[in-house]
Amino acid sequence: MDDTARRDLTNNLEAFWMPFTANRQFKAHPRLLAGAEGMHYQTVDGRRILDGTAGLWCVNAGHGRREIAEAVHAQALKLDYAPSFQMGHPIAFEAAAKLATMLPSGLDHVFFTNSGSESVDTALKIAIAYHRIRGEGTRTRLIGRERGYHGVGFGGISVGGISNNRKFFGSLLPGVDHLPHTHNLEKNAYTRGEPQWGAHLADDLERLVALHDASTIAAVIVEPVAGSTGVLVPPRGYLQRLRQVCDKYGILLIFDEVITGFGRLGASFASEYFGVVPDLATMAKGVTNGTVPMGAVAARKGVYDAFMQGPEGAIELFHGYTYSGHPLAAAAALATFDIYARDGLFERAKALSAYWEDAVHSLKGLPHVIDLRNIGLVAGIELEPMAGKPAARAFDAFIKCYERGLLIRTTGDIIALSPPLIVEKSHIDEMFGTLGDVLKQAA
Ligand code: PXG
Ligand code: PLP
Repeated sequence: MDDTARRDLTNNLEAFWMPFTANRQFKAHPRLLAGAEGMHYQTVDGRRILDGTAGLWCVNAGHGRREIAEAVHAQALKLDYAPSFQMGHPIAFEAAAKLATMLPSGLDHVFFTNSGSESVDTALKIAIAYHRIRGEGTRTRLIGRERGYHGVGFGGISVGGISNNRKFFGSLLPGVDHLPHTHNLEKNAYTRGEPQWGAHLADDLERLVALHDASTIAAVIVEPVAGSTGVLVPPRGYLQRLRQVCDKYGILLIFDEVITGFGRLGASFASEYFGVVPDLATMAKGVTNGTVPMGAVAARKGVYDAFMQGPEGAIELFHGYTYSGHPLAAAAALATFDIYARDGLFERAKALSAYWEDAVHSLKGLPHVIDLRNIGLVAGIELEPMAGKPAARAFDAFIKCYERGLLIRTTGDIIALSPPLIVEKSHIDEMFGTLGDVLKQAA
């Protein structure tokens, strides 16, 4: 590379192939964040942006938490890296033990990864291996759900239900089937919290069992509340029904709690909120408040114990990442858990959720709004698509909100809001005030 080419590259935005982004559009009109504190980002040109999305659903304790930064700094100086394969370091064990105490009882073993995608692929592999080591090696089939998002690994996109995330990538994993999604505007538009209609959609699992036979099915994976595809709150009784059908046929139930974990619904985890305990739960994002990449899979004791057989010197699960239980991530996680507990952030989210709900539903009647839904500190605002231009209306709202100092997230023509759990009522008023103004002016 000659000097001019190098200067060109370092002076522009070309080299970074951005994830899930319209690269050419972004690089022509970049939106660059340079700092963050509390509820706000700061742009490179010094504007303050109210964070309506906790980054990407991950900064649950708000930005710039000194305790986390200091814990990571101290850990980097003390023990920067140590392997977790046939070696260990205390802080990874400490983080797992602490996390186990925050999970619903029953989920008491923790496998560390570096992201939600890795957590999902790990959980799917554990499920298949679990059946095999118990002598049910025919159970290899995985059941996901339409409109599910389970990250971007081959396992995750296979069980996921988003056409754009699947269609470019060949034949995916074999032996996967899907439950129907639960979104139905005709029945459930403008529901506050869990919709009344739709629990029976879980019975579709009975149909899949009849089709494939239970002896071929390893696991069912669902997001308790689907986040990425537009905040789809489960119908009342739906998750309970799924749990029952899984139990009836010996199928493992996996909850993907990457978004719903760590207080987002006003409870530690969705499994606590809904009173349904899965066999495996995947997590990421809020585990470290978004500061250091880390994910985790929690397993029921019975699942872990099934692996702890055979000669004591034998590796029980041939799976793991170089950075599983990374010391800096473990330090960030422990500091994050302390903040969640000390500041009572999950309870705070619960206490604010009624105010949040009213604010969400105050948008009713604005131009092109066709549904409003909410649970915990999450909102979904569905807009009627522009004729022939899907996603354009919501993207336009995203740009206009950003120009007015508010970060929202859009998927298709659905706006999703999920602020840090430190949010104040005044921030909620500002968020819905700005968004309401933008929607009023929408074309
Ligand atoms: N499962 C679920 C339920 C998720 O929401 C993942 C797995 C994957 O996690 P990683 O860490 O590999 O990205 C996610 C991630 C959005 C958005 O705008 C949501 C996610 C990621 C990026 C954007 O809704 N969720
Ligand atoms: N590719 C190569 C060549 C490797 O040596 C490794 C790990 O040792 C990996 C991929 C996997 O990397 P990670 O453990 O960070 O997921």
